[in-house]
Amino acid sequence: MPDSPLSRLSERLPTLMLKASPEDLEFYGRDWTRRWEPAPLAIALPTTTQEVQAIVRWAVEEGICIVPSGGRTGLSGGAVAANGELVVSFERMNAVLDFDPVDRIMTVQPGLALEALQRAASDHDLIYPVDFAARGSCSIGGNIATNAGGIRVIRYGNTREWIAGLKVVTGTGELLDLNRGLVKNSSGYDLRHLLIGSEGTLGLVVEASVRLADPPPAANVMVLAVPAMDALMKVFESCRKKLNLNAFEFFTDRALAHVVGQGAQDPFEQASPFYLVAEFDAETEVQQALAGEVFEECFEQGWVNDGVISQSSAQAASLWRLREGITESLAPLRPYKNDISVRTSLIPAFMQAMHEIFEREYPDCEVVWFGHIGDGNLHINVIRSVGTSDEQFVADCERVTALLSDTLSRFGGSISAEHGIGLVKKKYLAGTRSEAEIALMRGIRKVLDPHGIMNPGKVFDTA
Ligand code: 2HG
Ligand code: ZN
Repeated sequence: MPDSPLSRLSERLPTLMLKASPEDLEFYGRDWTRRWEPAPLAIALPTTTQEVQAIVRWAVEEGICIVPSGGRTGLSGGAVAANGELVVSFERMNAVLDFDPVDRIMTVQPGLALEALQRAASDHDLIYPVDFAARGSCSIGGNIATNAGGIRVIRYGNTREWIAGLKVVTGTGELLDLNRGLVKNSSGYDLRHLLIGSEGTLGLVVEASVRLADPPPAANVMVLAVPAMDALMKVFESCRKKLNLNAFEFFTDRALAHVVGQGAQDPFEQASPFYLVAEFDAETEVQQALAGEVFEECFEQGWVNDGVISQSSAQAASLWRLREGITESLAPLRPYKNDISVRTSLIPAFMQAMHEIFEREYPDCEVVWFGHIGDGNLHINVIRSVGTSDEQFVADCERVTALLSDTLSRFGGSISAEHGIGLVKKKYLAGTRSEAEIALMRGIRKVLDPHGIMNPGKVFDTA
């Protein structure tokens, strides 16, 4: 091999697996956004922390940038490598390293799939409670990079709440061992939390210690058909008063049409504009009866038209499919995605404001709303009208997203609730974070990544 940065990397780490076939560059260079042409230099697949450190030191010497890579299920372009970067895939660092039953902490490598972590927890009769539809393909490292949320945040919080310790390689190749599984630690700045949600811009997670929890009581799932937007949060309030909720989600008739088009079962005879999914504790007969009471109250008030409560775990799964199958059912249409949040109490006014903007600005596009409404987190997927080019479609959506961003600023919301900023939402960061905050973030990035090699161009530009 002629003398080149890659040959020097191989010389330094003879056992490091490197891939550089056109198929590999294509496969590892993109995430689910499918918007950028992948063009990485190569893919490194380390198996040890020492290898990761050596890769970073090599990258500093060679002036080559690094894009960390987990399951690449991200929706914001955070794992895109389109500029000759070295992709560092954690695919081969996917082991469970340790479990301590007293601490109830499992130590894992970053490439472990979320579902594999959930399974490993259940081997000890415990759960890792963060959960969402991409569980089979996304990795815990990626979840940490975006502080992933998902469907049970209302009960268990985001990824952040479950990370008891992190080992991280910084942009100089230094290894940090952060918090070490401590429950209490009041010894200065908690750098662990700085790393969580940093989208690979401050360091590479090489090990995570995650807290596990007791399994929840048996649960039921109720899907409610809702006739009007302003009833959604009234139903939420009513559910919250009586039920112990694991999840409170919503979708529209348009979303339902797409999942049903993919084979899901529509449980209702009559169509409604909105649907809510509530998962709640139903261990006892008393708890189960409470769901009926909630339904009756909401029905009498005219907030719901119809409802169905799961009678078996198979039915619960098929009801969940109505909500969890939405992203996959829309994927072939390559929608433009928004993932926003406001305080939950502001949802009705915010939805109304956005609805008016979308009606006006997207006259020819289908706009599909769904998401974690109980957390104040809405997903808005916009589908192009037939014949619109990629460029035109993105330009139109970006113009409307600027209006969305202004509205979010007025409501004190966020342009990214759980998917991250990556490349897709970079333009709008200043609508959610103040100039002073962004200046501080820039300074922090410079300290942890002084050579500017860690996932450059993501979240915000450094130059
Ligand atoms: C979900 O909640 C995911 O299903 C994906 O966060 C959302 O596809 C989306 O916009
Ligand atoms: Zn989501």
